[in-house]
Amino acid sequence: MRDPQNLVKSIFLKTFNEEPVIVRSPGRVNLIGEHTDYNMGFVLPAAINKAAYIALTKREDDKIFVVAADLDESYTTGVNNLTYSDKGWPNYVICIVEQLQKINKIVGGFNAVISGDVPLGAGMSSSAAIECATIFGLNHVFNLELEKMQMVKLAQKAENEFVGVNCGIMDQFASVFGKQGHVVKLDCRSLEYEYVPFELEGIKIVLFDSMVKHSLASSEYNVRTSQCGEGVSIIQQKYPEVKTLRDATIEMVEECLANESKDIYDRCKYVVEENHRLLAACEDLKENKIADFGQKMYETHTGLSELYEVSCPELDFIVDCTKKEDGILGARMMGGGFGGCVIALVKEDELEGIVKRIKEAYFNKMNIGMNVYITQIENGTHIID
Ligand code: GAF
Repeated sequence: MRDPQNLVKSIFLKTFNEEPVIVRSPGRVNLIGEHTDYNMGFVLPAAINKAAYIALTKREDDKIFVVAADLDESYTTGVNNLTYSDKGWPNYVICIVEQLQKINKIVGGFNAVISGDVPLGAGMSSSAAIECATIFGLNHVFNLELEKMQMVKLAQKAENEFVGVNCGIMDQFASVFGKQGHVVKLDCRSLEYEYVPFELEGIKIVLFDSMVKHSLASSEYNVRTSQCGEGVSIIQQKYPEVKTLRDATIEMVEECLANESKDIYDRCKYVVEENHRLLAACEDLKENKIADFGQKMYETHTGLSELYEVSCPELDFIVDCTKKEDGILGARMMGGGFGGCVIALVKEDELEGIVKRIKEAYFNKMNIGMNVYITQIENGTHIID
């Protein structure tokens, strides 16, 4: 496979004949805490060894010239008359320029080459990675003096407005703030965060990619965000201090929602439980109780599948396969849902056999060849010297 970092550099040199600034911005995993970010709860993501890269320099005029190295395609538009492209991929760069303009951060024309090895549509945040790489690169070459957290928020806003998904802040945050060997416990309300060491002796974080992405993904995501909001409005009638599901207790959910629509009750119950589960899982980590941590991942999967209803038969099947393996400590679907990956904690010395068995079982059942990624936790977005 081609190395995307070398690729963006060589194509940039060949196309523009000058030395570019190169930014690497990784994809992410999330250990536990799913669908909690937009409910202002906690998440526990980490940046990984798959990333988006952008090589760029300023231009003298006001043109934006972007090349997609892997597709051998390019797109041109003007900084002062931005147009989106029906090719799709250039828009992840353009939506960032648009957000910068909205806060009066002026960028001029630029040349850029993008590439990456974050699998698309696998729930590893390939779009957040390219957005964060772009904003970092533009911040650097145009001296915009943006703080990291500002860049995260702008990239999230770009995703909300341009992709139309009311996503939370986790993906962009993880891409920018990731730290080698650590997961990040992020409080999505205060945006305070803590790095928690995650270098487990003999255990790997493995992603089993279902290779499916059901079309419901974005529309159902937005349905979930509004169901959570509806639940909060009902709870507030009795408990006005509850501003988001983060503030609600299980008792409040039982008292206020048990007689409401089953959907609202189930969604809110899951979120409140998941938030507590994450806090308990962080304690497990600190005490090195990895088996307990793994069990909580399984509980999360059950909640996502039965209460939050964002899983699908392919993901449920993979999780069932992981339960048959003694060498797997815990597993669950990861990310928004309706496809993408199952994340699992796998004993390294049993890894090879486990991967082979799960791949075979998946192929026999679904007739789909699966990709498996053995991840490492790496640093967040940075300029490559
Ligand atoms: C997607 C979103 F982009 C995140 O903000 C988060 O809500 C996640 O789904 C579910 O936890 O990745």
